Amino acid sequence: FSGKSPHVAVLPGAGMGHLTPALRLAAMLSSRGCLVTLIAVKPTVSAAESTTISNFFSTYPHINRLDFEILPRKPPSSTNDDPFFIQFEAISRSVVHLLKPLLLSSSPPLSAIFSDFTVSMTLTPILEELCIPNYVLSITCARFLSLLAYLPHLINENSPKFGESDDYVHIPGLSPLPLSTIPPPFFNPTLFFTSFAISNALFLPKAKGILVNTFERFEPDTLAALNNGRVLSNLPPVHPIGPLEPYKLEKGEQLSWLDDQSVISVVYVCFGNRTAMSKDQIRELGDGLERSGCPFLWVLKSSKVDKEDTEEIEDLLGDSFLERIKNRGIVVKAWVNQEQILAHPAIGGFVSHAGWNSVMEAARYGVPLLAWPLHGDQRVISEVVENAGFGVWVRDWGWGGERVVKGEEIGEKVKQLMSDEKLRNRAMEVEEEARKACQDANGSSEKALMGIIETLRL
Ligand code: BUP
Repeated sequence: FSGKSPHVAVLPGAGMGHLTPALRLAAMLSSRGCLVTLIAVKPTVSAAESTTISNFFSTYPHINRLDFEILPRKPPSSTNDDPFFIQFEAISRSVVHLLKPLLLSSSPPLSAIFSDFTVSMTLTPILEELCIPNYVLSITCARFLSLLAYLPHLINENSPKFGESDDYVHIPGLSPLPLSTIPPPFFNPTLFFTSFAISNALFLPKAKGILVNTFERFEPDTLAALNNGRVLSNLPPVHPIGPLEPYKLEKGEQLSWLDDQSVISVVYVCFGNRTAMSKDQIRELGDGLERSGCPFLWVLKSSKVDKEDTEEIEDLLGDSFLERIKNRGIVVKAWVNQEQILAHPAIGGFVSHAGWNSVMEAARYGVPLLAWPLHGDQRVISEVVENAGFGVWVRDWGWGGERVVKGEEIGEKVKQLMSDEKLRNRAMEVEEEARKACQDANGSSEKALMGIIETLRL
């Protein structure tokens, strides 16, 4: 490490949706002249996370690895039974007990930390003591970030409005959020998900800045509202730095199949790394894809944590289905390189759970979305996608689990997605806007990131 470059540490949260943007940021900081230490949380919840971390360090040997063995996770309880949230709690608790000596021993001393939102509550007091600035990396859109930041004000005894007297949630400076888009757990402050979000949100004003994987042209009004104090007067600057650059990885196996398909003909189907559909819904989705008549590449998951995902494709979908679709579609039950798939010219549409990383990856490559939000921030994100004209969303498909959406309906929507010229043209514009945001020197996202790095050099 040379004396002049700022030394920064990156601390990711749990799950691929948190890890991926943190790794991308680490690689971007490194290629822009920072000395980077990646804090590698051990053990991880999913196999995908541990494999990705190992591959990342082999590809970027100059990024320093700081192993962070966390305290044992708590067993599932009535207020928290999600393996990823259980990990959030364990990481947060471990930060209090174990991280300070590791940070103190960093050499050269740290100029800043870029940390996941989920450690704000426990990391902030330590960093204040050590006088290290903290930049929070938001893994969701600016609109949901606003909701998170404002959540402590919504859920308090003096605001009977939240979820009771109106069909909308009102956040200053934003267009009203329909109640139906708010994650249902937010109406119950005793749940871990909600109390943990509130506790961390209370520390956002103490951050030096908040980095968001979005770009000016995608969420202009929300970014303006956040940055001119309308959402909350005490928030630090919010820096849109997306779409984050993909980091280097090996070429995935599915690409050779895609190479044989016509341009923009294939629909890509993936619901992220922590969303599993019911078996009935999986069968209907298969039926829908078959009915759509479009070639498809479907990443299938039947349980939340990949290590527990042991069901065979044949058992989930049946041999006859696989036989019928064999010249037209492929179903994969393994980790794919989604970024490379979305970048492939054969991909013409994306049926997605509307996880924010997936949306920004699709924006980067101009692939329009059929959003099927299933939990968490995904409905607010679907609204953002729809308002940007970048995708469609069938509201009554539900949060998942309430009803099984029939293959006929799915097939129709997929056909519409793949044949909608207006949507495709708008997706190409979004791709161009995303490209401009990331352009050297003049791009809004590039300028925002370089501005932060320059501050750290002082
Ligand atoms: Br599955 C899968 N390959 O096979 P989101 C996912 N990804 O590269 P999340 C792969 O994981 P929630 C696979 O490209 C994206 O970067 C994908 O993040 C990558 O959704 C990431 O889209 C998934 O934010 O769900 O985290 O799965 O919305 O609950 O955060």
